[in-house]
Amino acid sequence: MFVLDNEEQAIRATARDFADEFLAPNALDWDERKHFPRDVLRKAGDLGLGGIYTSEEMGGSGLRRLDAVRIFEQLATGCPAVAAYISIHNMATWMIDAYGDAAQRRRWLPGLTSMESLAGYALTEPGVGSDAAGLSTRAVRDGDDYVLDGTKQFISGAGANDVYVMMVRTAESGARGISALIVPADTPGLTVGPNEKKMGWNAQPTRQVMLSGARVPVANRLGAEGDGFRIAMHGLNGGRLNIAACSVGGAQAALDRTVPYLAQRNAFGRPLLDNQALQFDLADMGTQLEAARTLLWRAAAALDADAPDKVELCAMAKRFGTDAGFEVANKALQLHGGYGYLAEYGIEKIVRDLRVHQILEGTNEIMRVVVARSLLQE
Ligand code: FAD
Ligand code: 2MC
Repeated sequence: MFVLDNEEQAIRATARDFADEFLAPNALDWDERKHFPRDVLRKAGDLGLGGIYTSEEMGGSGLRRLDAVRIFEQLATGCPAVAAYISIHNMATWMIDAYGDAAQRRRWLPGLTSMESLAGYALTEPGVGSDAAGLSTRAVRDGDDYVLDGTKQFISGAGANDVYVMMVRTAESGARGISALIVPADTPGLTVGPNEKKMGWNAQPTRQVMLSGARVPVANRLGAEGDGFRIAMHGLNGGRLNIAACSVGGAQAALDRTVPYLAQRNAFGRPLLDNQALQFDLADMGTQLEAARTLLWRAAAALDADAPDKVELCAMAKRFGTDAGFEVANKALQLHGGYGYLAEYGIEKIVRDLRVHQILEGTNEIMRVVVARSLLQE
């Protein structure tokens, strides 16, 4: 697992080439203009990046989670924000593949795996984020439809997504009263709010999704009534790994730029790199990222194997990888001195993008809740 064979190297190289050619050269411009690059996402779809771990019969690439984390690390070296959007799209697409019936899979997956259409994931609400089982968006059955009323908060890609995998309340009974629905974005009664002004992740929109009497066929439900929370959580296990992989990739790109910077920048009559204190910083940054990467691969292998400890391993890898990624990127900024703070050098953008990975897909405090619960059970 720790030594990549030829095929694994080729997969990783393909993702890196895509990041180098299509993401890295545009990342600063997209960030500044808050531009969501739909055309580039379409190219990602052509490469099989729309359904990395979705089945091949539906147009997906049929790869493992282990391949996915390596792919997302490489994509994020070009732009963490776009890589992270592709990761959310993959999570929602996989949920339709894994939990959808034949008709749902046939209807939605070919467009999603090619990224001709885009999928979002809608769990959070204005009143509940971490305590997701407390969500209150209502889906009331009326004949062959559910009628939806409520608001989803912080929805990535909203306004551009064609479809949402949305968690809604179909009964009062806590987590077991939640169902997952495939909600087309053009459903009458579904509207989106303004694009939120954010610290980072500017190359993808974040908006509220409002539902007012929105009718969605019962045939769009994933799994049985009441299965929605578990479906949502299963999706997030892999999502958490992918987000952490995006942190590792973004931070690795910042570190890779820091070494040559310290070599060419002089202070006190010699290159900065000659200071052993700064070499030690670089050594710690490299070690942090390698440890994060190793834990990610271990957790991804556990998810692939459906191992009994997969949930806590995914939580550990998310917490550790996103903290390590942010700390390393922030250190890279520090080592660039004042230039690290300038947009033109690209480091501050990585820091801004990686900050939110400690918050979303389950905050790092919630990751500790998940890990602690598993320790206390043992
Ligand atoms: P809260 O739950 O209110 O938490 C506030 C603070 O309290 C946090 O520090 C939290 O860790 C801490 N806390 C809460 N409970 C505990 C506890 N039991 N023990 C210790 N500490 C605790 N959601 C989606 O569904 N889909 C998306 O596409 C999506 N995209 C996002 C994009 C962005 C840019 C952002 C910022 C958020 C996105 N989210 C999305 C929402 C994200 O998942 C939530 O913001 C996150 O889960 C935290 O929820 P909250 O913001 O309501 O914080
Ligand atoms: N994998 C599989 N199943 C899980 C699971 C996981 N990671 N987490 C919980 N479950 C199951 C659990 O086993 C239980 O199943 P059952 O009913 O069969 O017993 C059920 O789900 C309910 O779980 P809990 O009893 O643990 O529920 P509780 O409400 O106590 O807490 C908690 C769950 C805090 C772990 C969950 O609410 C959580 O993960 N919160 C964070 C929310 C979050 O991650 N939001 C991210 C939004 S998406 C995003 O940010 C994007 C950018 C896309």
